[in-house]
Amino acid sequence: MDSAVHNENGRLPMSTSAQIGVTGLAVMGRNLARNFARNGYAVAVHNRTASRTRALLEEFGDEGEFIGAETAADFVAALERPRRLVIMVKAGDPTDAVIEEFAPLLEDGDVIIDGGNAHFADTRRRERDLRERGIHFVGTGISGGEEGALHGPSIMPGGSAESYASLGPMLEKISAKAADGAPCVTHVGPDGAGHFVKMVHNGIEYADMQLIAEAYQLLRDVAGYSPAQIAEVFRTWNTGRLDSYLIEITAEVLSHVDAATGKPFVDVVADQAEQKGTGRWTVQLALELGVPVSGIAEAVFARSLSGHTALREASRGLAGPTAQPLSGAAADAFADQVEQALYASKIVSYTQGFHEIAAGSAEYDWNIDLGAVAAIWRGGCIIRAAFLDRIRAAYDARPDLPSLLADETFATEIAEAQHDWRAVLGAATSQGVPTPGFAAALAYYDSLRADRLPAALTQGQRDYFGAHTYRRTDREGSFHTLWSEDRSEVQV
Ligand code: NBP
Repeated sequence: MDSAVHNENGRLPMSTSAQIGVTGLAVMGRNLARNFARNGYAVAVHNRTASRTRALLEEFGDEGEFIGAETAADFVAALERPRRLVIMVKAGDPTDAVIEEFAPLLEDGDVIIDGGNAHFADTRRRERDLRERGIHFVGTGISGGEEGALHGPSIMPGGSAESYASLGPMLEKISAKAADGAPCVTHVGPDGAGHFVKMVHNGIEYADMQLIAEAYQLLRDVAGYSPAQIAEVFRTWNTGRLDSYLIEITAEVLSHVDAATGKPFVDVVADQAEQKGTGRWTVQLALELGVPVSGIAEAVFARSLSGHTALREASRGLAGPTAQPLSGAAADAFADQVEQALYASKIVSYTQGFHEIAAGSAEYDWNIDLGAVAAIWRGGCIIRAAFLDRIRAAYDARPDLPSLLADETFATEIAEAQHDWRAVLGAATSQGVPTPGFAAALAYYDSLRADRLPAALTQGQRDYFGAHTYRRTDREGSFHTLWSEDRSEVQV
């Protein structure tokens, strides 16, 4: 018996040959399938639990051409060749289970696309295994949540250039479009490059959110503004260089009033933030690659600290200043300084994130175009921002830019912001308002611009207790001082 579930909406599908298939029809997969269908593609749909497939067809079957399938065999049979099969299931073991279910049914040249939030190392392993079986595997970062999946996400595909040739035009069609009309998708690079870039995207997202949260706290405790007033400040900032989705939704959240209590919504939400894998992965990878992503790390740690309720309870009331809110013109002037501090810190976060992408690209031989990455983050994704246009321009002008801070425009902006940045951190420190993100960003900036770092002393200590040797500023070679003898120096 043919178990294909056809479009029940009064008509049979126009074709039994789908250009793309989506398996895994929870919130992301369902919306992605609808996005393909709304853009004119015939889409085969499948889910482990068939009721989800039927629900999609019943609710949205009239949005385009769907071919429902209850079995893996029917699903594969519904796809035109080379088959393009998108997996949108829970990342981890389920992805491997689904691959093992479908791969034996596929043929040379077929393409499996994993749109889940996979760790890039898993993607590298899967790509290698499937390549040996003649199947292209495209690990694809997708950002924008369920709304993005439906209306246009930012898409970060890895995998072979050959698979992108067949897949790219379809992804371009369903992706978000930047303000200049460019599709927010590019072939990021081979094997795990797409998922790696998606991981760093999420790390930057963590940092962006932490910096915004610190700005909010400063406006509340030091400027003495109410959440509603702070919402207005964010709305104003959103018309300038900080124009971004995250600033926009921050204003919405801050102006929201809890219906049950009449209090600002932000005051009735428990102050314990959650963290999923990708922010942590970004920091773990950065440690392995030796890339200082201190802003992203502080953002992950800040969420982690917020969740340690017992530790916080035990520490509440420890000595320290209580913020004395400003008022009137002084408060407004301080708010302007916070905007400068936020912007400068944001530049540093992106500098660190792009450094990690460059390091990953070099380590795994991905040849990632950093300007193209900035370009596809301009629309659809959570960190979409006007600012990304300028990052793209910086890398387009100089693809070998060693750091965003070396770009003249950004360097000038930081030069102009730094007085206020330091003033804000001074106020935060003296008034006891924690600003780990702002502080880490400024420390990174000051460390990079320093003529000499105390790492020289660190090297001396390491040589003292562990004979780890050191290099000198005036001569080539490695040296060791005989600390426990006559302190003479030997070349080693
Ligand atoms: P979930 O991550 O909640 O996964 C649910 C789907 O996985 C269902 O279709 C479920 O089938 C299927 N599944 C599981 Br669980 N185990 C399976 C197995 N062993 N074999 C076959 N199917 C299995 O769905 P989601 O929130 O839509 O996210 C999908 C992917 O997209 C995830 O990797 C997620 O990380 C990623 N992502 C999510 C977002 C977002 O904003 N939510 C954004 C970007 C990327 P069932 O119906 O039979 O249980």
